[in-house]
Amino acid sequence: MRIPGRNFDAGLTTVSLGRPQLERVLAQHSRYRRALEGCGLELTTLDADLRFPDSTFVEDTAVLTPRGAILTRPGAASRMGEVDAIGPVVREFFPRTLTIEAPGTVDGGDICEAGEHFFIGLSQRTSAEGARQLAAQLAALGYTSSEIDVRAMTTILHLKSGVSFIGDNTLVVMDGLAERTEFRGFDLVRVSVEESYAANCVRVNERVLVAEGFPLMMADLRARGFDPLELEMSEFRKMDGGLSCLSLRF
Ligand code: CIR
Repeated sequence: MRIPGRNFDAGLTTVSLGRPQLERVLAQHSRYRRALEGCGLELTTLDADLRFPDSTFVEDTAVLTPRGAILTRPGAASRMGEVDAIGPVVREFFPRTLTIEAPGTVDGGDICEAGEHFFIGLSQRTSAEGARQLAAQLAALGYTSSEIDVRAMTTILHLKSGVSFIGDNTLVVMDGLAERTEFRGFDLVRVSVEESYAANCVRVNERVLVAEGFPLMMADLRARGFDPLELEMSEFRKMDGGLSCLSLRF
């Protein structure tokens, strides 16, 4: 993870939910860190990097798999340098680290791991060339992948804004994406349009981290035997950030 900088509110956003309040940003980030530790994870927490206001959204900079890591090449010009900053840290843990090369672009938020298969979102951030390079690299690591084009979906920034894999053959999917044939064969937790922000959630060991304030989706998860843990995400949401994007998990 990376601590948000005091210029966090200078990052990119497409939503009009107001300006994030720095104190609340830091408090929410701190609770997220404690939640991961409570789930049994050991954290590496990097200092704020004021050169990149969006750099707390570390998920976009790398794709981590049990067989190797791939450093991305983010699609937003203001974020490309984030990869150089995080690369050495990723390499400490992953001796086998591949990279996405120009002109391809990939944001980690578009990459949804589902066991041995990866869904690769084509978005405003992840280009066809980036997706092609990533698919080849995943194949070299022994994984299959398929593309999901979300470029026409104006309500989501990344594929994972609308779909999450939470283990047990289950995908959490927002209405509007759930009908995609690529998701056949999975059990689907469908998230209504009103609760679509909640579709971005994260399985960590026995828990599923979910954004606070989405009771229908919480109830559905519980009914299926999952153990959701709610986290307040309001300040990150103001900058288009979802729950998954605050950490790189492996
Ligand atoms: C951006 O626009 O790049 C950041 N403000 C938000 C990135 C969120 N990343 C993610 O959901 N994976």
